[in-house]
This record gives sequence, structure tokens and C-alpha cells, in this order.
Amino acid sequence: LMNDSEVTPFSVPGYACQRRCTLENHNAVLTDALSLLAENAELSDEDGRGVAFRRAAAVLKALPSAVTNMSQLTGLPCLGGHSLRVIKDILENGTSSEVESTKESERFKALKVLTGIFGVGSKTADRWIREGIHNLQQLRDSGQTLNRAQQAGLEHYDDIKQPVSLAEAEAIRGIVGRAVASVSPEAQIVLTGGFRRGKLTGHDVDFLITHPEEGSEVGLMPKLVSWLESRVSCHLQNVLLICDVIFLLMFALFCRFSLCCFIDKQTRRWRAVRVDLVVSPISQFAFALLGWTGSKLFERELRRWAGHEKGMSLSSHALYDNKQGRYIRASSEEEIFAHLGLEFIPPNERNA
Ligand code: 8DG
Ligand code: MN
Ligand code: MN
Repeated sequence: LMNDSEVTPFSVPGYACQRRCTLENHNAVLTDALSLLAENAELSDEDGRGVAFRRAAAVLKALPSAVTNMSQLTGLPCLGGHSLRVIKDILENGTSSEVESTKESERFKALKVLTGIFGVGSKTADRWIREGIHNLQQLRDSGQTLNRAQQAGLEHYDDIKQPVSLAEAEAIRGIVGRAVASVSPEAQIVLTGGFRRGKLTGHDVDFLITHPEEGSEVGLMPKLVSWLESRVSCHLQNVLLICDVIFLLMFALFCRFSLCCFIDKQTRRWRAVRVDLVVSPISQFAFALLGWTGSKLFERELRRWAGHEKGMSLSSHALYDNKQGRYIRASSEEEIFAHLGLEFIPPNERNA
């Protein structure tokens, strides 16, 4: 063991969008623990606490080696008293009693199971728990009224919980890509989300679609969806069987759809996969690409940086300069980072 006097503290910048963070994590035990507490806070509608744990975890993810001694953390940003206590517990005892008891708590387990159903958020889950519903069987037996998304979510619970592989994501890109090409030959489709950051699995597949001519993207989404509904059904092709890219659950949120489709891998089994489709006009494409690549914390930190340090408002549509009272155009992610006065961070280093 080192003396405190021999320890060189780590040093990282205060905002996650100033840090390069690959998928290599030297502090996974600590960040898993903090992420679990973040998740518990988020599921309990304590977003402030959730963000605090997420920020603390992101700082540890960015460190070049494993933390072995508390004094290495001196001066690091975003590590509040609560997070430091958890880290100390784990360094000294191998586990954190708070994390362990959270993991084992009936309420946390029930919240996880119920919000794991597509279409169920923490408010609904909380109401069900107060009505004595803690698991899927109790939910089925309860006679609760479920909307279409939730019905499909319950029906395909095991599939949707199962991570999507990169191979599956690419297969789905092929299908959606063909559909896009059929309804609008010049339209472009890009894989965003975790897969663009280099992850090999994900909880869904995120696509961003645009058209090189401003305005030609209008109406693309409904055309795409009806093409998928009518043409993809029961289309057999080698190892890939696509049937009924579900009409089950398609809900529009502005121009955003989240739908679920069945694919067959080599197993010829069907499975449901969550797919997020976003259409963006070309003038907003760089902002949409940046906004949908993630990670969620990286995005949040970009917006915090823009607001607090630059007096600007960043969204996945635009960048607005609050002082000058005008929108700032950008046609690439690099330009947006430059406007924000940030060093460009490539997607595979945005894994905060
Ligand atoms: P995963 O699916 O591999 O598990 O992780 P991910 O790809 O990083 O997460 P995600 O939940 O699919 O989210 C990808 C990005 O999309 C994330 O940075 C935040 C962004 N995003 C949403 N929902 C919304 C939304 O409603 N509006 C906007 N503008 N962005 C959103 O997830
Ligand atoms: Mn995703
Ligand atoms: Mn998504």
C-alpha cells in the first residue's frame, strides 16, 4: 500500500464534454456501483441525485488507471460526499452496503422489472407498485389497462430486454436502408447511438435519416413507415426473416418514431428489437447527429457547457447564441464543437 504522500492525484476537466472517454474503463467496479445508485435515483424521480451519481461515475470512467487510494481523488470534479463515501466503502471493504441493499430492495427490483416493459416509465411503475404489483405475472393478473406500446412491451419483454448485437443492428440497417431508398432514393441513413460510439451491443438501434435537399425530408417518416408495414411483411431472405416490422408500437414524438421489429438470426427465431428512427432536415443534420450519438451524459454535459460557459442553447436541432440573439449554423459535428470552444471529441471517445 502506498502512503498518501506518494500518491499523485488524478486530474480531469470539469465537464464530460471536455474529456476523452473510450469504452475502456479501469474503474468498472466503482462506476457500476455509482451507476446503480444513479439508476435507483432516476427510477425514484430524484433526477438531481441521479445526475450527480452519473457525473461522478463519468469522472471515474475517464481516469487512465484504477483508483486504489482515496487520496488519488483529491481535487477531482463532480465527486460529492455521497459518491466519495461509496467509493471509500468499496476500496476498503470490496463492496458498498448502500449499493448492496439497494440492489436487494424489493422496490428497486420491482421498479426495474416494470420499467423494463417498453412504454412503462417510473411514474406508472410507482403507481403499480403502490397497488401491490411487483412483477410481470402480478401485472398480467391485475387487469390493469395497458396502452398498445405497453401491451407489446409485455408480450415481447424477454426479447426487448435481451441486448441487440452489432450484427443485428447492421442487419436492421440493411432493411431500413432499403426501405428508405425505396421511398426516397437520395435520402441518407446513419447508425447513431451507442453503436456509433463503438459499442458492440445496445438496448436498441438508433437511426438518423436526412435528405440532401432541404425540405425533401418532409413526409419521409410516414412514407417509410407505410412502406415497412406493407412491403417487409413475410419477406424471406437467406438467414434473415423479417416479418411485420411491427405496427404494434409506433408512437410519434415530433418526428421521432420508436418501433419494434422482428428479426431472425441464424436461429430462424423471431425476436423483437427496439428501433429509434429520427428524420432531420439537412440544415439540422449535424445537430441531430451530435444529439443522437450520446452518451446521454455527454449530451447533457454539452448542453450544460453551452449554457453555463458560452451563453448558448444547444439542442439536437440547433445552436442559439443567447447574447447575440441568433442561431449559429453548422454543417458538421466538428463545426459545432468549434462554435462551443471545445476540442473535437470523436464518437468513440464520447462514452462518458
Ligand atoms: P444503448 O441503446 O446502446 O443502450 O445506449 P445509447 O444508444 O447510448 O442510448 P439511447 O437511449 O439509445 O440514446 C441515444 C441518444 O439519443 C442519447 O444520447 C440521447 C438521445 N435521445 C434519446 N431520447 C431522445 C429524445 O427524446 N430527444 C432527443 N433529442 N434525443 C434523445 O434517447
Ligand atoms: Mn441506443
Ligand atoms: Mn435510442
